[in-house]
Amino acid sequence: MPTSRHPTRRTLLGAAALSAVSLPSLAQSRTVLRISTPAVPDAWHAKMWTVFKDTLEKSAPGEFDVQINLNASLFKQGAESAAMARGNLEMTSMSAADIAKLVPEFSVFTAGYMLRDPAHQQRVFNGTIGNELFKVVSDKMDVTVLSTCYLGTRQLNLRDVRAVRTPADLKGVKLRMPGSRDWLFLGNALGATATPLAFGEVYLGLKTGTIDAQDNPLPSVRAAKFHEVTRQIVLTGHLVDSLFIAVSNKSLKAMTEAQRQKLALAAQAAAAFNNDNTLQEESLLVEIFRKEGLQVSTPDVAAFRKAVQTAYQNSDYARVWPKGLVERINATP
Ligand code: KDO
Repeated sequence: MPTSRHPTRRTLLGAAALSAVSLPSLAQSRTVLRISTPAVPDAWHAKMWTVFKDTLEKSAPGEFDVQINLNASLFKQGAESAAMARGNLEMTSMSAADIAKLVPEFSVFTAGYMLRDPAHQQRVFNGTIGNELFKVVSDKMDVTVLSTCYLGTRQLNLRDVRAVRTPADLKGVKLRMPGSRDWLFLGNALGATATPLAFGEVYLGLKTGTIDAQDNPLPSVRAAKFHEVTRQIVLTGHLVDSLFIAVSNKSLKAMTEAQRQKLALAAQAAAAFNNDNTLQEESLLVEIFRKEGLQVSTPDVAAFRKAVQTAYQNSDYARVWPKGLVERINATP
C-alpha cells in the first residue's frame, strides 16, 4: 500500500475510470423535460419556467434535466402540442386555441368576453369545469394540464392613433392575430380584418406597417416592446387569456408517483409566480404607457361585448359547446 499522501497513478486511473462510468450514467438517469414556448425572456410566463426548474431541482435534486427553450427556438408557435404527441417535446404552455384544435369544445375559452376576470378564470379551471375538460384533453391529446396561468387580459394595440369607440371603427384595420382559425375568428368578431402572424414577427410587422395593430395583454406588450412601435392602446379587454402548463402523458408515465407530485407542485409554483407578477404589473401599465406617450383610450366595451358575443352565438363554435357549459361558466362566481 503506498504510504505517500499523493495518489498513485493507479488510484488516479481508478478514479478516472470510475467517473467515466458514473457521470454519463448519472446524466442518463435524469428525466429530460424539454420545454418550448414562443415567450420572450422578459415575459412573466417565460420567467416562470425558471421558477419551475428551480422548484423541481430543490424538491427532487438531480432527478430532472429541465431544458427551457424560449422565443419559439425549438418549435414554432402553435406546433408544440403536435411535437409533444410525436414524443419530441415533454412540456409547454398551451393556449385555449391550441387545445381547441383537437378538443373542439375547448373553443369556448377562445371566445371573447367569456371569462369575466382573472379570479373567474382561476375558479373555472380549478373547479369542476376544469377537471372535466382537462380529462378530455388528456384522453384526446395525451397531455396532462398541470396548472392554469393568467396570461393577462387582451387589449388592442394600434400603430397609429384612431378614434375607436365601437367595432365599426375597426373596419379595414389589419389586426394581427396568432395563426389559427380560432384566433382569426376573434379578430374578425372585433370588427377588424384579422391577419395571421407568428408572435416573433409582430414587432417588425408593426414597425414596417405590414400590420396596423395587434392584440395582447399589456404585460406581453411591455415584454415584447410593442409599445416602441405603436401609438395607441384601446382597452377592449376582449379576452381574459389563459396558458395551460402541460406535460406529455408519455413523460408522466415514465416517472414515479413521488416525481409526478413534485412536478405538479413545481408547475403550481410557476403558475403562482406568473399570475402574481402579471396581475401586479398589469395594474400599473396603463399609467406607465401613458407616461411613455402612448394614447390609452377606453372604448364602448358594451358594444364590443355585444358584437363579439353575437358573432360566436351565430357561429359553428356555439354548436360544439356542450349544452349548458356557457351557463355553468357564467354561474361560476
Ligand atoms: C400571441 O401570439 O399573441 C400570444 O399572446 C398567444 C399566446 O397563446 C402565447 O402563445 C403568447 O403569444 C406567447 O407566449 C408570447 O407571449
